[in-house]
Amino acid sequence: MGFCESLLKLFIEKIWLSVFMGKREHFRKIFPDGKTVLIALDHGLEHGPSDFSAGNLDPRKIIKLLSPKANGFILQKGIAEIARRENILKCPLILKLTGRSSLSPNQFQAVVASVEDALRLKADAVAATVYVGEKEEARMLSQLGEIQSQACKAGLPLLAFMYPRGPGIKNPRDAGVIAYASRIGGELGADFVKTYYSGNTNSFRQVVLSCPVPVVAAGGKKVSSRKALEEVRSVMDAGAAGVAVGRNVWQNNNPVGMLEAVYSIVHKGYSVEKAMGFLKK
Ligand code: FBP
Repeated sequence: MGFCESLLKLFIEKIWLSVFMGKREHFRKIFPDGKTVLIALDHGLEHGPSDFSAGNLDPRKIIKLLSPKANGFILQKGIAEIARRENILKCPLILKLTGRSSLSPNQFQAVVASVEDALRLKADAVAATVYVGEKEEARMLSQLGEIQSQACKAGLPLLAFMYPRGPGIKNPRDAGVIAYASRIGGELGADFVKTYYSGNTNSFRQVVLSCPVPVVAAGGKKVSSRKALEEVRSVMDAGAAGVAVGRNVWQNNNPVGMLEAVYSIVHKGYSVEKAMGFLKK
């Protein structure tokens, strides 16, 4: 091998190493002890203002209140821009690169931001949704594949929201289809996967075991604090790497207490009973 060739090889190896190291460092920020509590706040696009109350309609309020105690915030780029400009985000940013409004009958997540946006906004990861079983599944899978390649080049981890739904899915809460959807995320190179809770610990264990990368459970519509915490306990008992919750934390009338309760189950192994103590403060 000539001098120039060796130099080129060394250069490529160094770049590859730095990208790989970068990804590992970002990942460690989101999973400080191998577990994570993420707050999802992309609902303004997905559902519109109706998900919020007068007290939290301004996303700044939720970000200021909860980001110092979370392992990551999942935001669309407009809200991420505001958070960076006003320096209010105090935890890792996971930038959502796809989205849809629920005004459209078309269940399709369009690419709405880029990996370059994520780098500019100093994100620690990017995220994209695929509706497995939908008519447009192929297009969303192809987008995920492209985002994965770009994220890998940039040294950013990818979180894939793998949601079974659409005409191909009889029961979106069936553990078999959730396991299949999550597995697809792993097959396509996602670094971690967010998916639905299947309703009990044993079936969710199958989801976790079927996926080659860490799985975090999505929250869902607001339920009682106890029920939400029981779900968190169950997904952790099933071997999940954590949760990515939105409404069940920031729609709670004690959002900080609820986040602390979730955090105590995920990171400290608390029982539901003990975690409920944070809501009584
Ligand atoms: P929640 O914990 O509030 O359910 O948030 C999870 C999430 O995936 C959000 O990131 C997203 O905005 C919303 O649910 C989408 O919900 P749906 O796909 O049911 O419209």
